[in-house]
Amino acid sequence: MSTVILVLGASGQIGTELTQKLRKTYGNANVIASDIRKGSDELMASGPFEIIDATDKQTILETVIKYKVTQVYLLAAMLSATAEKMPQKAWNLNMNSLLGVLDLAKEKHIEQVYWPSSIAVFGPLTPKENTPQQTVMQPSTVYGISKVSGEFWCNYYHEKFGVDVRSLRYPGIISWKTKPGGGTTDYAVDIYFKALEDKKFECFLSENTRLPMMYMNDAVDATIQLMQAKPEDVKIRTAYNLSAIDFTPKEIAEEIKKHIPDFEISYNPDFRQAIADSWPSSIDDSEARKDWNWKHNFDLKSMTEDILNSLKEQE
Ligand code: AKB
Repeated sequence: MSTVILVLGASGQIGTELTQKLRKTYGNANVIASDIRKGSDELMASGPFEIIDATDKQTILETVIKYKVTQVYLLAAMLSATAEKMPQKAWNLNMNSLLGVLDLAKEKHIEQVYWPSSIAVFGPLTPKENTPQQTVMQPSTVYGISKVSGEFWCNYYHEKFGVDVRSLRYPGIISWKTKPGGGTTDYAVDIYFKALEDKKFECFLSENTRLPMMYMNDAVDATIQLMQAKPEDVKIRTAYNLSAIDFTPKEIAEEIKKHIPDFEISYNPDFRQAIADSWPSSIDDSEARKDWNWKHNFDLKSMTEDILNSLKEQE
């Protein structure tokens, strides 16, 4: 049977680029994009698109039957900063969407599920540097609570019902095609746009706040690689630590200055500083590297070159 994929949350930051890569890999007609709102023109034009609320299990089931879907990538979520402002709404979206999709897999409507976790599962008591796979997980954010609970649900459905669900703890994902919304790591996307537009940027985190990050190209590759791994190689069914680079606002600004010498950064930390302070500064992802050969390609230098060149070409 051929692979047919439904992406829930396809119009978002990761969804937009992941859907396009999945369409290249599996064929446009075999990847159904869906979101509660329309996506980019490219996303809408390159294959099937359905308006779906990710918490609406019945509509997801009807779509699965209509297109003979075999895999669901559930990317719809409320991120850390927005979730602090709307805790109930965040819990409803982040949890009920997952439980609905896990049930569809348990009921054998679909064969495989991808659901992203995050470094937000960690908290202030977690070792900050080179954070191990197995460690203290006591998050202090609503988003983190939903992600840690989601990880345990994934593992439970795998152990109890044999559901083939796979997950990654994404670090901050940096992209230029679609901006993220409502995250604590979003500054590392906005900084590139502001550097080109205004040559200055006010950062909502302090200059030495080090966080784990990854270029979108690497995040998309890791996701598809994990989903294509042999089931016996996927040994962790909560979520894998995943890592590429880590840097501070000061360090990314210095890298940008190599291309835009008169670029200036200033710092005005807000409520997101406390969220960032509760997260690790670097991640040990050796289990992912060992189990399914994960390798990242982009460092801060090559990512910065790629983003600035791509944005300049777009102008
Ligand atoms: C956020 O900042 O909320 C996300 C994440 C680290 O999961 N980018």
